[in-house]
Amino acid sequence: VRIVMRPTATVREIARVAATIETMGCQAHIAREDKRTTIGAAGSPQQLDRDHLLALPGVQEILDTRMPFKLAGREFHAQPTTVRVGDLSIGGDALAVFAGPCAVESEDQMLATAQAVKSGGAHALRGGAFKPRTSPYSFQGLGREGLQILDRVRRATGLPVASEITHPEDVSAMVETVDILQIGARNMQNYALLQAVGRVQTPVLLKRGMMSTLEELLMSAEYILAQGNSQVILCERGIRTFETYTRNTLDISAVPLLKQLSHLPVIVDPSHGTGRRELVEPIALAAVAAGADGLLIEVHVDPDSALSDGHQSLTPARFEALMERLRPVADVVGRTM
Ligand SMILES: [Mn+2]
Repeated sequence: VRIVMRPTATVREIARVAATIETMGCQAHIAREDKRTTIGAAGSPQQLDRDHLLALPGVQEILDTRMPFKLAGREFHAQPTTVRVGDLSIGGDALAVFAGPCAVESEDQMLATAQAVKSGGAHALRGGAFKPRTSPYSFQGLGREGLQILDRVRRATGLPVASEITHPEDVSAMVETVDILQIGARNMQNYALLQAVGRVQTPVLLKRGMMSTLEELLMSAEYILAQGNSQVILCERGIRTFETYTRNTLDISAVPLLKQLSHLPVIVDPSHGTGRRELVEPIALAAVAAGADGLLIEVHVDPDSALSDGHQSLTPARFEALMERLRPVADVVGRTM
């Protein structure tokens, strides 16, 4: 719900309406567009006494807003959000490229990959310690030991680390050992997990569920934001369609759409989005051309012996070549690398 103030409304009148919204149990978000002020009411709009609000001085009308994602949406937050991780910012002019293996397999593998992707131009490292796999017999990750490896590798290389969290109980261990908490596609609607990562201030990388609409993705972001964590990065990673040549169908239109609907940074994962090594480069280029703020790319020092997702992982050499080819595309769309 949005309260539109008259152009002549005073600062005092605006403040009074905002305070009244708060006493009715909603959160007030004041926005100024052109010469008018509007006040968004987030929370439970059914709690609002509309007649009372309409009678307050300076109020012109009350609009029902279509977008159910009040905090993730652009409606009350026109300026883009920049997520900061140390020196790295995601959502600004510079592209942010996350690279690394699907899974943490050993300290040697992780350190070698981290050094290789760093020299190839990556800004952050990815690697899963907890791996939710389709089959219970597949490699499930090194767990807590994997987190310790990630912590040592980020200290050794200076690269910030993103890693998937699969259980609310792991939040405290993970905020000590990694820089970005990743919510995987399978957990996008695990609301207890979303709320748990919302209660800390560590940035969250939220992947789109493989059968989720963009509105559902934004509502999941809303769960995190509503708990107080404003540092959320959205990630398009492909959705399930009838096509079988690719692992998923990467929804390239999701990139400009999410940027229109939301102020949150949007990155693209062409590795899971296609599931095929040879498609990673062209789709990465397309994602940046479409306006993505960054990329999440699987890189393994020896993809053929990877314990997970080797078929879609690039070698460090191919990753470096991709970064070179990205440069002119980034340039054309006004992004720096
Ligand atoms: Mn993977």
